[in-house]
Amino acid sequence: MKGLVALLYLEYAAIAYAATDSSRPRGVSPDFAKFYRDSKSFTCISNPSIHLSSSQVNDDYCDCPDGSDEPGTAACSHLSPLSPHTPADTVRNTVNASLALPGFYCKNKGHIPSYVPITNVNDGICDYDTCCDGSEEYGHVGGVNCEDRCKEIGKEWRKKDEARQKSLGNASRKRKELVAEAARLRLQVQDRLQSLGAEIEGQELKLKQTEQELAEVERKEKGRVVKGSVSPKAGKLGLMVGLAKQRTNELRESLIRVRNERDANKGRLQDLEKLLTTFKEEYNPNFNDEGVKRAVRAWEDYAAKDKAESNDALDRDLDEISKEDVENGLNWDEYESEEETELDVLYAFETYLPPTIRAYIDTKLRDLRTLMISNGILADTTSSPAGTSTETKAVLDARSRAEAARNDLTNSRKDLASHTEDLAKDFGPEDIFRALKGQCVSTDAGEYTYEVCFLGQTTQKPKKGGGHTNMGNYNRLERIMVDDEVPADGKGLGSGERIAMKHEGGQGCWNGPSRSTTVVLGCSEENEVWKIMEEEKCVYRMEVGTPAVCEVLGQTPQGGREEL
Ligand code: MAN
Repeated sequence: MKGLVALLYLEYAAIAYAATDSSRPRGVSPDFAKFYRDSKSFTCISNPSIHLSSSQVNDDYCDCPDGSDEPGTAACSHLSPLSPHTPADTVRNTVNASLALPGFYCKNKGHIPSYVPITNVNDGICDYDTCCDGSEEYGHVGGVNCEDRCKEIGKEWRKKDEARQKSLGNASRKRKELVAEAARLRLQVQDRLQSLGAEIEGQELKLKQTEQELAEVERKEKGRVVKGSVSPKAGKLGLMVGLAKQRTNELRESLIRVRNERDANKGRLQDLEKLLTTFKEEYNPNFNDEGVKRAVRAWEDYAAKDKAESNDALDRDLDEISKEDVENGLNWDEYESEEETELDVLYAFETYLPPTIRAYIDTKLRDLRTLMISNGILADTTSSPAGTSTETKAVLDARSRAEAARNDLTNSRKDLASHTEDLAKDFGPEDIFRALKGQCVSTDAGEYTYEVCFLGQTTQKPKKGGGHTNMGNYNRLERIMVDDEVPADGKGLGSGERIAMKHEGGQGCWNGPSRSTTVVLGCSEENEVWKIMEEEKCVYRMEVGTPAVCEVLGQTPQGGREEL
């Protein structure tokens, strides 16, 4: 806090930097010089009815209720808000007793002029942070001698200030880039929203159209009398033709097989006859074996019988029959693929009608059939038991087209909703955090590595390995007050209002709430995690530097700054 007061004094004094007036009483700044010009008398600044002689200025006795007669001594320091309250305060309330001067003015030649609180004048302590020329200790109380150090302090300050300005420039440039990127991303969302609007219109039309097509195909299929497995397009005639073709093929195949078996058996018979002929010729009739003689006689009887003549004509017929049907002038395909309904067959008279009237009648007949089915008058031959799908390819195709159109529309509507929601979300001043989305920064602390992904998750990863713990998902932005000392490296939040990102709903804490993290943002040239704390069990606080908040809420990079 002392640092902050010093800074305020420094900044106040800087306004008066240019003016110098050696004729001014001690401790008076150029801004207040006009009140002390009269060489004979002095009028209390905030109490103009009180006139004093000029010798009463800086005579180490407090005459004015506002302390203006003692700009260069500590005589009026009891008026300072920094001093403890006394019974005299009640009296003071009747007059204007607020200090008229900001403090003791140090010229600080070679550096920046500044005010020191009057309570510090001649207190025996050198206040080099505000009064580098040591002029506030002119009384050398207790032998203290505050030498003028403005030259070296000023030099060092200017060096650091240069670095600070450079850092400020960099941070400001980076911030501008982020703002531009955020604007580009926002535009991208807006463009997408626009194109989604047009896409959705088209998809709605397409869905309507595909649903109509599906209804039409279903209606047609319902009106169909015979639903064959031979060909989805075939009518009853087609089905019969298909079955006949199948049967003829089976018969032809059996005939060929039986002929082949017959021919094989014929060969075996010839071999056997040859064997017996040889046996009859070569057996020994002198050998009195009754069994052999009986066999030879039987063979002679068999051989004397009429031999079955070979029937070449029959074989020729069989050859013809075994040929493919198409070679016999029978082209099944012509009949098989013909799309016909029973009604077509029954009402063949349609053939004589012009095509438009024929189509009209056909539609009416299908409608009538559908109506009769839905009223239970006619059996629905197209419906199948639950769980089995006997839908025709035409229906299946139409259905999948309608389903694809419905899915496309649903997805586009979801996209539209999420993009609309995105545009309404709070992404901070000038939409800037939009540009940081998805970027992650991390730091090691204790046994963990802590990471924050902007507008995403905060996580805790054990350095030894193993799964990470979700410390909260980004939920919203908030503004919070901070009052921190800024460390020498400038990596700190300082004092005042700051933007914080609230992360909630992380992994559940054992016997406790789900983990949550508050990510407080401070200005810095780079995105970086400065500090991580577990404020309560499973309630974390991260301090993170980013150029995104520079120049927001008066923040500048703190690095390189040294307060006087
Ligand atoms: C883990 C870590 C800690 C946390 C405890 C709670 O060890 O997530 O940060 O405090 O769990 O049990």
